[in-house]
Amino acid sequence: MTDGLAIESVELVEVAIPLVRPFRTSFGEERRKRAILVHAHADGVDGWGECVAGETPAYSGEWIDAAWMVLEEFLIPSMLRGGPIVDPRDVPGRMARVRGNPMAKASLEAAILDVWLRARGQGLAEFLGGVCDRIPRGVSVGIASSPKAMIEEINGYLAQGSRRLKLKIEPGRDVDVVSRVRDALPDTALSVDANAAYSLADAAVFEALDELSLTMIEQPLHHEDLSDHAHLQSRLRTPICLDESIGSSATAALAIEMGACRVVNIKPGRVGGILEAKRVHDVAMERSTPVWIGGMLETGVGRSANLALAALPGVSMPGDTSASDRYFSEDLTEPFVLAPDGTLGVPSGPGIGVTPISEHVKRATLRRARIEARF
Ligand code: NPG
Repeated sequence: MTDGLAIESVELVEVAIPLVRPFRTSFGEERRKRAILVHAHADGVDGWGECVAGETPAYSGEWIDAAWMVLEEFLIPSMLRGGPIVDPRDVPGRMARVRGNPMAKASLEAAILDVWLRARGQGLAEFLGGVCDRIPRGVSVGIASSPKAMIEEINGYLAQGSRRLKLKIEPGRDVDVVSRVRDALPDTALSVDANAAYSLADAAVFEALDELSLTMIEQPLHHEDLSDHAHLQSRLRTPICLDESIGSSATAALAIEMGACRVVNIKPGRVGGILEAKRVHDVAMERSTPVWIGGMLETGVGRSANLALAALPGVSMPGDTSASDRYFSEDLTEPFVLAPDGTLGVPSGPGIGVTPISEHVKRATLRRARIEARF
């Protein structure tokens, strides 16, 4: 492969699979997982990536139908036009003329990285510099109809060995619910995630949450309000973790240096790819700031890449990644299952270490498109 990897075609497959239970956040409710799978093919080798853009532009400005178009019309053609890929680290540069669209870019980069690594027989975690083979599972608990319903759901996760719970909050469903969960579970590691639903005018809510011994408060304010986050952090003992605000390693460095957060959530889709996600990890580690790997209800394709990232040495807190059955009754890959100690294994096979099961993908497929290289 000294001449590089010549990508022959890239196929887009849009899939939808039902979630085992609806997932509600401050920005909406999801009942099914819709995703674009990016399937790259080169030299008899297949690679897969998953696009985490949602059904609507609610978590960020990206959404599935727009991601499909930008992949089909711009990103894939520019990738195929660039000739053989000599080093996967060149992939982001080939997409650089397209502004924004980090989730679409991340899915194509992931598919190409997967082909590249499979062709070399190397696993993603090893390529990235992962240092462990099992990851503690964390669970993100959606907003429930009542505190009682939330506690029942949580008890189920605790019985399965969960080490960390993150509770979604929104204005009007915050201090009261979280205090009741804290009273019921005085020794459990709890954090909250507001998904940017508040402003500095709500500081009293966070001062009340500050009394509940939370591990962190995630993304309390608007994603562009770094200075407001710094102001809020200066008033709280509880670390603020940023998610939506961190679009790149440069922003991660800035946010840490200005005191806007003390923890960083890393999602490859949000920062434009697995390689940039690794750089976010690196800049945080250089600044002694803990990171963890977030989740976006991924199918096994995206989940496996998240598990590889979670093996990095600076990932010092359990993330959002759970076993497949927390999300789906039938995943697109072989399911990820919890060990009795509540951990998940980091895939070790070549590339992302899992392959979509074609029958499962077929059942879930909504549309397909294939873009061929013209050599
Ligand atoms: O377990 O994968 C998971 C979900 C973790 O809470 C989670 N994700 O805000 O981080 C988030 C949230 C999310 C889900 C965001 C879906 C966007 C879409």
